[in-house]
Parts: sequence; structure tokens; C-alpha cells
Amino acid sequence: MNVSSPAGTPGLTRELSMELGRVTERAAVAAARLRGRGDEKAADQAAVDAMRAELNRLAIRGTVVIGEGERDEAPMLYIGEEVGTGKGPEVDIALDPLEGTTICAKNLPNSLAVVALATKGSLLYAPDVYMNKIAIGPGYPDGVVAIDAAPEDNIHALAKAKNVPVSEITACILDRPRHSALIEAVRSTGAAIRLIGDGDVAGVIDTTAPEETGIDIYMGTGGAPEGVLAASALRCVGGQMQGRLILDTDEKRARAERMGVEHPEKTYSHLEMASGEVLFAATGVTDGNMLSGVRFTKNYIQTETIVMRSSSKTVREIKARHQDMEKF
Ligand code: VTB
Ligand code: MG
Ligand code: MG
Repeated sequence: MNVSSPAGTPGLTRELSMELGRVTERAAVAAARLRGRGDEKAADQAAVDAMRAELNRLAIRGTVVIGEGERDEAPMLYIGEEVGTGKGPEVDIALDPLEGTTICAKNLPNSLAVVALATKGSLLYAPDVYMNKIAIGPGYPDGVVAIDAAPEDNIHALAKAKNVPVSEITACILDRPRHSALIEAVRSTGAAIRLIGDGDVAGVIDTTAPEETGIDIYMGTGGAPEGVLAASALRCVGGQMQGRLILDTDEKRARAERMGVEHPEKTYSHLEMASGEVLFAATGVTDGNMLSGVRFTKNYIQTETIVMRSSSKTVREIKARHQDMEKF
């Protein structure tokens, strides 16, 4: 029998969304064992191995479309790799087993284990280039901010729509020299900026719960794969996002073409970056604004995971205590 979700694509079942939380839990625990050790590669590898093992237990026929790189450079979870038991629905998978390797190595906030599972063919197959991004949470009229508007105008428009003075708006921006003009423009409005070292998937998701995170808007350029992951999350919670690939060399344009990007110049909305049904899960590795990181205690390992599903828009935060250490 083909079990279908109440509203939509056969296969992306409610059960699968809960299963996906296990995938990120396990990757996060593996990375967290190496948290704060200054070794980004080791933590990343541990997360990749763990995520792959757990993905292969899912009853899916999954293909990695946003992953660790192309097959020749990434031995595991490479783009095109098939995962799952091979019995179950055909799905596309976007993943980042350790989003924010540097912050994990330094034990700074907001590194996550992240995965999204989507209707086949419904994710933007973004190459690993930069993407210009802008995102806000739910509850605003469509188009209140736009990637092509001046940053000052976006901040003013958002403050007006939120019905607060501009000084009560906080933007999240990656702390990079390439953002110096953006940072200056936002500061000129009187708004505050939360400068982050890495971790823009968390930065975008944080805009969906400003009461909790203190972040109203995400702005700036970060990884394109991270953009598709963030868009997948927004599909489940609501909010608005726009992204545009930065393809400033022939090599990058060729890569985008190879991956089948049909409109490289296009500004994609989150609805276009993740157009089908989506399941999304993320577990905190280090402490973050929304999710605490993994805790190793005397008797158990504690994880905090967010699990979401676009067809129902349910957002679950799952705090789990794992006593069976062997399992991890
Ligand atoms: C961002 C950040 C990620 O890549 O997407 C960044 O959020 C973009 O690249 O955590 P640069 O570091 O070159 O600015 C990460 O740092 C790593 O995936
Ligand atoms: Mg990674
Ligand atoms: Mg990353």
C-alpha cells in the first residue's frame, strides 16, 4: 500500500518527518564529540559518517542533490549519491551534516546538523557558489523586502510593517569584509546588526522566531547550498526569502549549467528554491539562538532538534535524552 500524507505527495509521510530528526540527532552528536577541539575536518567527517549511516536506514530511495560536493572530491554524501534502504518513495535530499564547521571547532554559537527531504526534482540544484540572500519571518505582506531594493529601504519597510521604530530592528549578517558596505548601510538606518562568524542557515531560520532569537531579517551573501536548505525550512514555517546565485566566473557559470540550473541570473524565491513538499530537520551542535547544542551528561546525551513539514506547517522542537550510548 502506498501511504500518503494527508495533503499531498505520496511518500513524504508524517512518520518520515520524525525519522528525519534521528538523522540530524546522530550527526550532531558525532560532531559535538569533537566540538571545541579546533579540528574542523575531523568534526565534519564525523558528522558526515554519522548522517550517512542514519540516512541509509530510512525507507526511501533518496538522491543527494545538495551535498558534500561532487563525487570526485567528496567520497560520501556526494551529489548524486543514492541513500536509503532503496525501498520507499523517491525523494531528493539536501544536507549539510555540519553547517558551520569553524564555529563547531571553536565552540561558538549556531552550528547545526541539517537535512531536507523533498519531492523529487523540486529543489534548486545549486552549485557550491555564493548566493545573495534576504529573508524575513512569517506575518509580513508579500514583497515587503526585496533583494534588489537598497538595504536602507528594506530596513525601513520592515520596521514600518512590524510597526516598530527602526532602532528595534535587528539584522543578521555574516561578518565578512565583502559585507562592509551592507553593514554600513544597515547601521546608517539606526538598526542593529548581529554579526555572525558562520552559520547562515541558522541566521535565516532565526528570522522566523524574532521573539526568541532577536533577529528580524537576514541579509548578505553566503553559500548557495545553505540558501536552498534555509529556503526549505521557510517553506515549512512561512516567511519570505529571495536568493540569487553569484556566478562571476566562467568556471562557476559552467558548474551551474552542469548542475542543470536553467536560469542562472534569476532571483529565486524560497518557493522556487524548494517548490515541492518538504520535510526539514536540524539539530543544534553548539548552543544557538533557537536550539541548544548537544549536552553530554553523566547519564545521557541530550539533543535539541527542530522538525518541520511543509504540507502541515507543523514545527516540532524535540528535546531528546539518549541513554543508549552505543547507539551513537
Ligand atoms: C556561509 C556560512 C556557512 O559558508 O554560508 C559561508 O553560513 C559562506 O562562505 O556556515 P564564506 O565562509 O566564504 O563566507 C559557511 O561558512 C560554511 O558552510
Ligand atoms: Mg558542511
Ligand atoms: Mg555549510
